[in-house]
Amino acid sequence: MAGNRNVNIIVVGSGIAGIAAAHRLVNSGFSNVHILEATGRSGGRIKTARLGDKIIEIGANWIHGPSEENPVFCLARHYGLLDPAALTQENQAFDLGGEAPWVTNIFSSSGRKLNEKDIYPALEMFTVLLNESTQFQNQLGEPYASVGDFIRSEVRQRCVEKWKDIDSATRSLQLCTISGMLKRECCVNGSHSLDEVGLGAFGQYKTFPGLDCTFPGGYEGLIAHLMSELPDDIVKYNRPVRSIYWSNTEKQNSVTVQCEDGERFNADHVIVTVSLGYLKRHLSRLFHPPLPLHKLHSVQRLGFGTNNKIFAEFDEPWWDADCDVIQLVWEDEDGLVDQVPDVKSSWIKKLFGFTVLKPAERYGHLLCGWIAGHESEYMETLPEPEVMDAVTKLVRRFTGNPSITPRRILRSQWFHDPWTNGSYSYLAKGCSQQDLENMMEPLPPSASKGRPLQVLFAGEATHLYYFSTVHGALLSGWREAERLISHFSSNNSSRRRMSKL
Ligand code: 6YU
Repeated sequence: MAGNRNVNIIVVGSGIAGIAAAHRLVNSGFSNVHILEATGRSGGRIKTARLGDKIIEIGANWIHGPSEENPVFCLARHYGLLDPAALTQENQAFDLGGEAPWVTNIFSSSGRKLNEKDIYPALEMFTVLLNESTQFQNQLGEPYASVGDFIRSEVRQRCVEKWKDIDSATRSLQLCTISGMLKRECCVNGSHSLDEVGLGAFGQYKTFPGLDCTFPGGYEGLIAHLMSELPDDIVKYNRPVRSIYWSNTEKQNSVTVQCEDGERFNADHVIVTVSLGYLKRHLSRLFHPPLPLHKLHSVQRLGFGTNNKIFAEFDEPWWDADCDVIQLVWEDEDGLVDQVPDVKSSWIKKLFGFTVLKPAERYGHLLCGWIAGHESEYMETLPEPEVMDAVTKLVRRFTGNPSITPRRILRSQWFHDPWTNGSYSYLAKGCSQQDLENMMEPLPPSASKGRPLQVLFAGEATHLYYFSTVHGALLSGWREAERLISHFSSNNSSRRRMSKL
């Protein structure tokens, strides 16, 4: 690689994808690698914070599928960042396709604590339908317009036969429970509604075995370890990139990157890792000339939505000691709804429930509420006391206990983060694997074979199977670094072959 030492590579964005790309390049002998980062920190959507003395995650929470194939798990294990329980073979072998065996406490809007068996018919039907939603991938055409449309239509049809012996109040409770599960799925997908999630490509997302685990010292530990293996000055912070000038003609092969303050950098290669949300919002001024149409349409077609957290700390738990998840069932929602009728007055109804931060010795009595969609985006605009008030009323109503008050709360605001513009990507209606392939295609496009690679694309929304995750983002960074490494090694070996002639 010695001949390529001076190849000048700029990575835009110091999230996990950008860091992974730079890490692989530097370790492969490229020494002229720089990262331009808009903010004053590395990590992007990996963001650890504190609530009092408790470590909390504002962004990514879990290693999804912590097992040998998952590079985030392997790195976290290598750096000693995980609890012993997460390292066991038993934990790694656990395979439920991304569904964890969580102990759930269920509360209803009339202040009743329900048993799991009260809502079992709904849980069973929803699980079956969610699984069936992933089976349309290689079929000709899609029988329904979206995942939401499929689930709603099938529930309405199947409940007639399956629940024919159930009384009307119990049946209504099942339908209300399914509304809650639709809202939960909006959080998983990062979409406003499941009506926006494409059915044909729903099976595109793949999982690893392993029971999801967290970083006891914070996800940012992974970032810190990777950064410590890079040159100190590799990241130029507070350098938002405004425009990238590439060339569609034979005349010029280098790329110019212009920052918001006007500063310009020339590079042989640029790896862009900004979020899909940022790309969507700033597409027209980011690339000169504009992206080829097929790539531009994929940026527009793919979904990028909001999923936020509201952490709430309590003096005493109002959930069981073994509880992992608190599920809320609104008893006026038998219409299979995943959106609220009036965002301003009832946004809090979109919050499907809470996860319990464990173990209690580490976190005390700390919950993380989950809320997706436009309701979540509206929540971000409210003053914190107003969010606190809404959470307090919600908890009092569902527990029937008028004196419960959170000690404090803290919420994420990903939609209004100007460098992310939302949480993560999903395959929206009309999307297919081709859109993800278009996302990762370098510039100039593959049609211009033989032309040097100018702009490469990494980031979670460019991974074919693991989009929306940290491991997808990490793998995409490595993939683009490898693209450059193999580009140079094939050029070097053809040069070596030429010199032997
Ligand atoms: C995971 C999890 N997790 C919760 C929440 C969020 C996300 N994810 P980055 O944005 O990080 O980096 C880009 C950088 O570029 C950044 O630093 C910017 O400042 C910078 N930048 C932008 N513009 C710039 C400019 N102009 N110039 C210079 N710099 C610029 N993933 O594995 N486990 O538990 C969660 C969760 C609230 C917000 C998550 C989770 C997603 C990851 O956080 C995310 O993918 C990566 O961090 C992205 O890294 P990156 O480098 O690409 O971008 C069927 C089906 C369903 C499919 N979905 C399944 C669900 C899986 C997702 N689950 C998520 C759940 C949670 C809770």
